[in-house]
Amino acid sequence: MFEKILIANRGEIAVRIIRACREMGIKTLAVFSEADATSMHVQLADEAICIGPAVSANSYLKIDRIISAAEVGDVDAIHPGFGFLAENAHFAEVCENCNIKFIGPRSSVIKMMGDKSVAKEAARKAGAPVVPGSDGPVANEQDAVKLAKKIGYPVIIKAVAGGGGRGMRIAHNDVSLVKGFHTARTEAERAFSNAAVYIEKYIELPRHIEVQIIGDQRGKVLHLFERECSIQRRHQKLVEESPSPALDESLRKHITKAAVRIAEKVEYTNAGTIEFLLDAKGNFYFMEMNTRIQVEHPVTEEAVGIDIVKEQIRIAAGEPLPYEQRDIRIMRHAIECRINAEDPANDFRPSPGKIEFYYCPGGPGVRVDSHCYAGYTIPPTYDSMIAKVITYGTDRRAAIDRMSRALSEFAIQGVKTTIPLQRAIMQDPDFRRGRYSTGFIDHFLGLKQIEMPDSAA
Ligand code: MV4
Repeated sequence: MFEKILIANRGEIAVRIIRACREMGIKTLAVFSEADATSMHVQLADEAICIGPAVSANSYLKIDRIISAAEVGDVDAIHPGFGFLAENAHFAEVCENCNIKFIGPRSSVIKMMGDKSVAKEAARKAGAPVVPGSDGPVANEQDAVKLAKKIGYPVIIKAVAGGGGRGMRIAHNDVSLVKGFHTARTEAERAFSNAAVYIEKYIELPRHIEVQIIGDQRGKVLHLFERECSIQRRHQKLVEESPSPALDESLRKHITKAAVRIAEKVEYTNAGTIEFLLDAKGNFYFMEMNTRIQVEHPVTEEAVGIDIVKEQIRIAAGEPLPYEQRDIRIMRHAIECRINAEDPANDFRPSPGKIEFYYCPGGPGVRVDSHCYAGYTIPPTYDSMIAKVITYGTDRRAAIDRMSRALSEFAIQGVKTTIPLQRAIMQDPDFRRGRYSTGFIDHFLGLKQIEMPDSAA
């Protein structure tokens, strides 16, 4: 097992990884920017090294500075968390070449899954259902129009290097397709230095279901069932849950099987997520694969009782998974709310600043993953997450009622938060029935905008 790990991240995920390391008897080295000197991960780690200024391009994204810190600190491994360098194949390759274990999949797998059209092809070869569309990138607008004729409108244009909803365009006819084709390419070139786009049939108001998988270095791949992440606004998830209320036993069997086969096909190691769209008729389609630990991993941890971060570390250290698929069961229902320093009454405008008062919920069935404390100043430089509140119970109803209770206890003053919105969602009849899609939030905000309660801190 590793003696010391560098955590190449900040915020609550850095704290989460440090907690796993401490329980495993592994020493931790935090890295931090000048904006994060007072951050909790710096306090909790055994050692900490400043790697540069606030702007992440010069600190958390600077590969040479992180490798230097790793050399100075003499660590065995680097955990990248999510965001920043977590899905940077070049960084994983540099770690491999420097003999520092990258806690994640091989760089070649990160690279392959980073190309969304190659990933889709891999899924198709593994026998998973994929959305009808172009096989690979589309060269020009004539080909785009020809293809759209074949598959039928509406279609969606996606950047090959995209993911997470960036650089997508929906087209309902030839004119908007030609226009969208060009803007999508221009956007993709600017955002990813890769203009390539592909096209597929647009599925209207799908549900977003993702399967958590883990693979060890001996080729064993297991799934930890699914998360439902349809409650999101502009691709920022607000509420996640596991299991999904949309799956019956048969659908669950099929979608988890498809996910495992995809991961096996690419000889996936470490923790990963296979994203699917589920349409209103119960058809599911592979979307993309995330080759990192995800923000919402705690809902799976609480539903199945497995510590995914510890598994990542054990797998990277070469240990085999010590259990079989039949040993993994959905034990409870879990829900997560991401609490952001944003003002939902003001178009979710970021609300950084000093947390003047902080009381975080607890009691039965409540977990809070956070790096925040009273007196902490949320810098404007990074994402605006304050905390993740995870509640769990014997069934979905119990988890929802517990979330309502937990959110009612959560007292944060000094910044605006998304808590009032999430409290309202927990009372929404459609949400409580489990009847929702990716269209939920737009619909919900359209109805409730005026009566948003006191988001004032
Ligand atoms: C789609 C789609 C409908 N049809 N693809 C958005 C993020 C990226 N991972 C894929 N996304 C979508 N791809 C087809 N063929 C709708 C979305 C989508 C979406 C997906 C998951 C969760 C929320 C979403 C919100 C808008 C659009």
